[in-house]
Amino acid sequence: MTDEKLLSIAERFDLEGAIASIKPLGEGFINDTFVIRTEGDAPDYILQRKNHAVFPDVPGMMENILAVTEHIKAKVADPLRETLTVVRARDGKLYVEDEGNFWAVCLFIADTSSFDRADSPELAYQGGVGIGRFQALLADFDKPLNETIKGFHNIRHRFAQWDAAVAADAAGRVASLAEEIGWVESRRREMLDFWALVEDGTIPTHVTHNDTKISNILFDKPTGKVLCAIDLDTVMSSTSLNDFGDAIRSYANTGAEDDRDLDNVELSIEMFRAYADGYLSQQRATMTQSELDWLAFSARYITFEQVLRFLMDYIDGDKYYKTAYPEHNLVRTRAQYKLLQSMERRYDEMCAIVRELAK
Ligand code: ADP
Ligand code: GN1
Ligand code: MG
Repeated sequence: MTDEKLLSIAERFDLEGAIASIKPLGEGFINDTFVIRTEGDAPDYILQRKNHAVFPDVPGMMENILAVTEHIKAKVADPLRETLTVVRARDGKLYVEDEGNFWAVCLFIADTSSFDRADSPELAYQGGVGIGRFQALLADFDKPLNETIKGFHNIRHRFAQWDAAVAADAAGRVASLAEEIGWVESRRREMLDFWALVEDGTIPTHVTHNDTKISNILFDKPTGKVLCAIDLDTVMSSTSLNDFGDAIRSYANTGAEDDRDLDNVELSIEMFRAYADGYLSQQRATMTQSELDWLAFSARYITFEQVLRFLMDYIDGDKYYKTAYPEHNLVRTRAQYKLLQSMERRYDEMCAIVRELAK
């Protein structure tokens, strides 16, 4: 991507101020993200090439993001900082299409911090408050949302993809993965049983974020308090439990998501408690008993799903996630599996913490 190309795309958006620079930013696995700096007092912007292979309907996705952020803006004290602000193209569209790529712009939210891991319980508590508040702000959102990725956290759908991937064996790797495939197969029944509770309505659905890892939350630099949830590409209807479980996967992992040293990877009960405390401070009053009963399990569910998704991508030949080296998806699979085992071992403690905090 040349600088001229980036500039010509940026100029198709309705920006204030002259563009001073456009530089890559961030470590997301899906989109390509750039910061547009402008001259003088004009705001800076985030420019993103949305991954069209992952998101088949980028216009539909941008409609979701606009609707949800407008809903939030009407309720918060500082609408330009407490959620994303979508910037339209000069032709009024929510995106620019260029040679099959879809680009979108939002305001850069300045004086914020983002993290790849939680280094203190205070940060984990704030993260829990952030997602709990995000869900609370959207609890009365009643417009239909486009399903940006079909069956995103639906394990029945994921198993259908999985079965097809294992049968196709596109990269010729299945024979060498008997042990890892066994990790997934041995948990098929319990994961489908959990999802059946969502399908039969025992566990309700709401507007949810669906990608709540710590790097998708901005914290206010001056105060250290949580500011807002970003990366709204996957906002859809699902169970709120998934947002909790997906967050625990990053906030309460003592290692990295792709740690090669599995000794580093454990569930931190301290971080689990802190995140759950923050989340429940916002959500407790409106949660059903079934949601409370399954809250701790959601961490196992989403971590399992992540094992499946990383391994499936490895089996497919690394088509979905950005990878930094050839075995990256396998390393991620093993690290997430280690985390899952740690959660399974400490599950009774996790449940006891939820019960205690929910009293
Ligand atoms: P991806 O979908 O690839 O994960 P994200 O939307 O999460 O991309 O953006 C990647 C990173 O860029 C974030 O983790 C965050 O650090 C930064 N970022 C994204 N949007 C903004 C914004 N509006 N203001 C400030 N920083 C942002
Ligand atoms: C992706 O976009 P990013 O990097 O925030 C992925 C999540 C995974 C995560 C694993 C749309 O999140 O579902 O949990 O990587 N997003 C999408 O780190 O697939
Ligand atoms: Mg992200």
